[in-house]
Amino acid sequence: MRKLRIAVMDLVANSDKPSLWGRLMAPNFAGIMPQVTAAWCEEMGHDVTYICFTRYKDLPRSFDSFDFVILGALTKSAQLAYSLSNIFRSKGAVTALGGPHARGYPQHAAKYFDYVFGLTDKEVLSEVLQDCSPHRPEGLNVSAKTQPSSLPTIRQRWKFIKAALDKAPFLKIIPIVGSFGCPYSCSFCYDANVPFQQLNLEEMKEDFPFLLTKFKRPILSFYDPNFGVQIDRYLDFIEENVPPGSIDFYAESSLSFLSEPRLQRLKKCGFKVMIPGIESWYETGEKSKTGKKTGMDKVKQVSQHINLILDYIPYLQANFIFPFDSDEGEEPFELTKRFIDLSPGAFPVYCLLTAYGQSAPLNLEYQKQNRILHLPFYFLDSQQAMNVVPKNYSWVEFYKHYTSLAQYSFTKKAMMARFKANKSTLWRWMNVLRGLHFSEIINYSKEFLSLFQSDRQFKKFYLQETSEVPQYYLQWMRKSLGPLWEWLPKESNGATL
Ligand code: B12
Ligand code: SF4
Repeated sequence: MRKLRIAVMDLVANSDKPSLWGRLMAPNFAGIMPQVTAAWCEEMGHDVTYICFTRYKDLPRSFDSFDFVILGALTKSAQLAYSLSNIFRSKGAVTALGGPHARGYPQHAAKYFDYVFGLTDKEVLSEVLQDCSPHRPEGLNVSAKTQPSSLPTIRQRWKFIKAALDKAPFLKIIPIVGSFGCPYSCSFCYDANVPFQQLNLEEMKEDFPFLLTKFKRPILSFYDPNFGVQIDRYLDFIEENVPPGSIDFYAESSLSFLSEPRLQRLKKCGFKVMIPGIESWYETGEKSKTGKKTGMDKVKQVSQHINLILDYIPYLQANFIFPFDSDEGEEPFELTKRFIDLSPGAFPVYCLLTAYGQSAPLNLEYQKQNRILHLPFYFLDSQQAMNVVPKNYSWVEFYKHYTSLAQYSFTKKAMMARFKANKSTLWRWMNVLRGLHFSEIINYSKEFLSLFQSDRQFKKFYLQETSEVPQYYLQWMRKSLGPLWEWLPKESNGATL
């Protein structure tokens, strides 16, 4: 195979104007697959430049030094990815896209890239690199049959991990993954139909001593969609291979797996952050271990469980989604306020119901029901804007409840209660910093309410009377993309389903 000059870019940010939170934390949000892809390309003998993109100054000095450019992007970075692909193609490179956007919108992305990766393993990547030719106007959608059976270790990815973390001013978090998919099948989730698959943990064994030569106290974050599924296997493995207290771990897990005996072990193993998805007070009872309990009964049980977790794990982020089709009236929001009162130590994260193309079964239902808005991808990050028409709320009603909940959760009183409920200094201040960031998000919903009243085009768009994207969004995106706006293929300004 000919030796290629390859750039692998992880588009962590989507503009040149990151918030304070973004400036401090963005390199810690790097994906694992761009680093894996870079390591695989290098193993195949190519020249690789890896870029963790958090600001425009990260862009390569000259765009014509690459034969092949692979971009990794969430949907919020899709327009940036399309613009960059356009530039690189104009300089003679072949381009490819991988990551959540490619999984959600493979046909749309194929208009702007020569290859679009679905599930990706070394074999699929190798076939693409051997072909490495332009596919235009329609790119090729390529996918492995299953998730990969093995990934490069941290040692093998180290050069790329380091490049990302060198940009992080204080916390330096290293991504790791030991399983794919999930045995649950929450219909809103990207992993609902991906079979659960374990990786061989033995391959990680050498990583722990290696990391201890790089950091005094390394931080490993598990990117498994649901770490809890194989929690006992992980705990056995960590107990056997990691000297107690030498490495900090973060993970995302359903509540159902977090029993007290496991929490005791998690604490001993060095787990510092746990991210359970509570999602709704009326649904997903199985994964919260609340069975058929709903409403206030579920709030009480979940709060007790969350407080128990906080006795063992210093930082807990509780994820919610609004509005599910089962939500009605002010009750779901009021119940969440009670949760805030009962579990002051938890950091709540509210996600707006968002359909990311074809990536989750529920999205297809919304499409059938004609409930998807053509919002530009740029705004689809579950927080800036919402592209699903709520079932039981008018837009104004929904945003009023949502704003009221968000404000309640980040009042000085709530932030002070959170500060006091957390015992560690680092996590106390982390909550303050994140709380300030969330104030920006509250502003988005206030702005929504004001524009809905004052801007006719905006209102008509949300009422599905027009599919023309409101100027407000186009101007915002134009400002954020700066000079790259000129390279954005104009027909890709708005989103498709
Ligand atoms: C771990 C995780 C994170 C991590 C790491 C994010 C990252 N940069 O990858 C953290 C906690 C930082 C995070 C943050 C966010 N996340 Co997140 N996250 C996940 C999670 C739980 C697992 C993703 C993962 O890494 N899996 C392990 C990898 C190896 O497997 P995989 O994702 O299936 O990927 C396969 C293929 O897609 C492909 N592939 C993936 N990436 C790439 C890249 C290249 C170059 C190639 C070639 C191939 C390739 O190869 C893999 C193997 O087959 C998913 C949900 C889920 N259940 O999967 C959400 C998910 C990816 N997150 C999501 C979102 C919205 C966010 C946030 C915007 C939330 C927010 N509002 O803050 C932020 C944005 C972070 C940022 N970049 O600024 C959405 C993305 C939807 C979309 N289409 O954009 C998801 C799908 C959840 C959802 N709501 O449905 N997240
Ligand atoms: S439990 Fe979590 S990872 Fe599993 S399907 Fe539900 S939302 Fe997805």
